[in-house]
Amino acid sequence: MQLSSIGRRIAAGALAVMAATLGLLVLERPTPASAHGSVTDPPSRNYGCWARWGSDFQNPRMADTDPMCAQAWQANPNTMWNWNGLYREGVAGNHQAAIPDGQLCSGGRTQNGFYASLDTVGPWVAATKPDKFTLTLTDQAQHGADYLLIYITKQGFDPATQPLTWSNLELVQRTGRYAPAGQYQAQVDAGTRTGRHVIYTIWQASHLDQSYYLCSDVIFTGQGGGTSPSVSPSASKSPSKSPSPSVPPSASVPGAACTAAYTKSSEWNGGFGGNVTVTAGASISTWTVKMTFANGQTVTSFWNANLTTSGATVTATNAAYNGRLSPGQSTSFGFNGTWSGTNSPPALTCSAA
Ligand SMILES: [Cu+2]
Repeated sequence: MQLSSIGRRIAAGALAVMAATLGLLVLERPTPASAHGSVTDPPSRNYGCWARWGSDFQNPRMADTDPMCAQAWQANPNTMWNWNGLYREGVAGNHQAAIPDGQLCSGGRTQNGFYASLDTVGPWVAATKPDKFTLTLTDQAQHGADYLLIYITKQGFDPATQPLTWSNLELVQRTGRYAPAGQYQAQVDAGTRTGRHVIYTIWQASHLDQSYYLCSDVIFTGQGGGTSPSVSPSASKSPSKSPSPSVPPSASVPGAACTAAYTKSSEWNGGFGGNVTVTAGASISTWTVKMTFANGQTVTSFWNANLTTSGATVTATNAAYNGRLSPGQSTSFGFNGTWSGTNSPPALTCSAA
């Protein structure tokens, strides 16, 4: 045991020297997206930037709609092409000792800072999740897992304005082993968290002492979630979730084709994030939500819908993949925007076909 782990460290050390000599880019570049893995749902930062922009990474629109990905592509496109290679070796489980505060999303600037842009503080595009959700890690190399450690930021921490540190994180789950396979899933309970958070997953691979450090940005809707889409338009939320800044559905007419509910997921000086949950009252194939802002707010980026602005009214239509809903089923879209002075919730209407 002892010997083999020492041997392993020597081998890892020799590899590191080799990599430093040859340049890691040269070693990694021939095999983009072919080995190793990452958390793919909710997407890790660089996997998300690769998935959204990999086929269109020179699009100037990225700077407006997805500014954190834009800075990452600008810093080094290989951070995205090698979305599956964010690991360290020889950590021996001492993750907190190996990774300084503020560098968690780059694995402690592993591999000469290859992933450093992922530590940048700002409004990363975030996936909307209920408080009980499934985390999926894709393992293209079928390394297996000794364990996954799944941390989530504490309520009140704002990843759009604060660097991520260990003291901002709470360990919510340590899984058992996973036999080598293409995907590993964990059922995660985020408790009463709402709004913007970071999920920090450590994947301890089984083939050698290789650990992956993966930041996924999420916006928790504060809904029960689970495996079935069980949210009904008239369901009232449990009173124990009072800190949620959500407002009740604006158009809760029974039998309406859809209803829309707005949540301010985060707010910082001059900026904010919003999330809108759309719930179908009947079987629908497309939906349109009109949001009218009273205080001059503007939308600067959005996801999971198409948004157009006309004066104070922002019109959101479903994305190609989330228009079709059965009665009672929900989906959501998100946006970041600007505000000054007052930032009251928009008036919403929902229509569907
Ligand atoms: Cu690997």
